[in-house]
Amino acid sequence: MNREKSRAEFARASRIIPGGVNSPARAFGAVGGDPLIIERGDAALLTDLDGNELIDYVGSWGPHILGHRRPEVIAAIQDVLAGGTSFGAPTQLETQLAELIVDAVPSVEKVRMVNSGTEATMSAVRLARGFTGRDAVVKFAGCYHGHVDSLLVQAGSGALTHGVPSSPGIPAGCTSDTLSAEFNDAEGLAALFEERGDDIAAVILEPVVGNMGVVLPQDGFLKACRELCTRHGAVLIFDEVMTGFRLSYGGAQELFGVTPDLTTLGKIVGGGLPVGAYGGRADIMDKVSPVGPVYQAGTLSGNPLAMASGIATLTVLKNESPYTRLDEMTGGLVAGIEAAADHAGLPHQTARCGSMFTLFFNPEPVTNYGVASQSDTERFAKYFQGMLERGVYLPCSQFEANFVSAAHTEEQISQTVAAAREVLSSL
Ligand code: HOZ
Repeated sequence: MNREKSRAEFARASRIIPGGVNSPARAFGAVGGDPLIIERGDAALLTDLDGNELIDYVGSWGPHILGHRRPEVIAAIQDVLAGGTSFGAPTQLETQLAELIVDAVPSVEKVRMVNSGTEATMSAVRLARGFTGRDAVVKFAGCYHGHVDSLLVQAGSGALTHGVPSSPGIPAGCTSDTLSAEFNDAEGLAALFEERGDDIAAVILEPVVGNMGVVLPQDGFLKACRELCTRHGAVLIFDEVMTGFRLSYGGAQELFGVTPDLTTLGKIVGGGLPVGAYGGRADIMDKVSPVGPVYQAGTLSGNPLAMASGIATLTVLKNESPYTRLDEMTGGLVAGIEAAADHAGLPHQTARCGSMFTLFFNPEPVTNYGVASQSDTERFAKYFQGMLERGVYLPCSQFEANFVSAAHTEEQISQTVAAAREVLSSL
């Protein structure tokens, strides 16, 4: 595979952009080599600067559940673009997207638009603290909620990939009220509540984790989180930035039948443009400024182009409901990869929920951060490079989710399984 132009362009970027990337998750530090420079996307394919065509399982890290350049989404953006790009004043589009979200997501009675998942989680935590008058927040090791100061504690995603689960530059005071618990350990959470129940403003979690690789909640875990929060008067926040509109139209909360108090959204809700949102119970959301005293703002929040992209994406998802097909297609893909890993005799686990999955090079079922971080990352790096050479573009870390889109074809899935068979048998 020729990577000459990508290499030259990345060298140029590296001179003036830290690490050559605008988000560390894109860097190839954990797998070796340089990132490919992408020129265009088309349905489930990416094309890089050297003209290589790649089957894409990153999907811009989640937003592209409909694939790249879905015609309805592009047309909606172009249509709105003709009227201007930003007004700093309300538009009908904001209400339309808010209505779609409120109709879809069980916990959301009111919603506020922001520009990223990080902004959504940061704002939800502030709101939970303002609402309860308490300071402590519980997060789970390996969950990642964006680069929010108070939540960069035992964080997943790029922080785990690059070995910086907490970051310099965050004053101790910012994390002194962050309590870390083990995902899937309801007893541990109960013990934390016994000890600190009166201080805990919120419990925040990815209901299906995507940021230490995919890790599913064990039976009863989400329900236990719900019950403990209710009993102790804490706000339960589901971070559905990744799972919202991905696992089902109503997200993980609809799939698992557990309703949080607040939900954070991002990725799909912007259909590939920068959008985040947080919403939930009306009595909590009414504490947000200007109705209530909890301040949160943004010049470009509710941006018309981003709203149009989100509306078009959710409308297609609502009308076409691709979830059963995505589930079946991803199930087939994961079964094929699993059979290939079995045949190669490699210790492995696969974890999947709907159209997100991870192949862990790990002999143990991955239920939490401790187990996930024992995965064989060197073997993952070889797998990643072998797949890339065969035209399959995977997330460049063992600790990320792979995403299948409605634009993937059966033929592309078969090509991916064939590539996995070759690569895994060579490791
Ligand atoms: N939340 C994204 C996947 N873990 C990360 C994307 C990024 O940090 O660039």
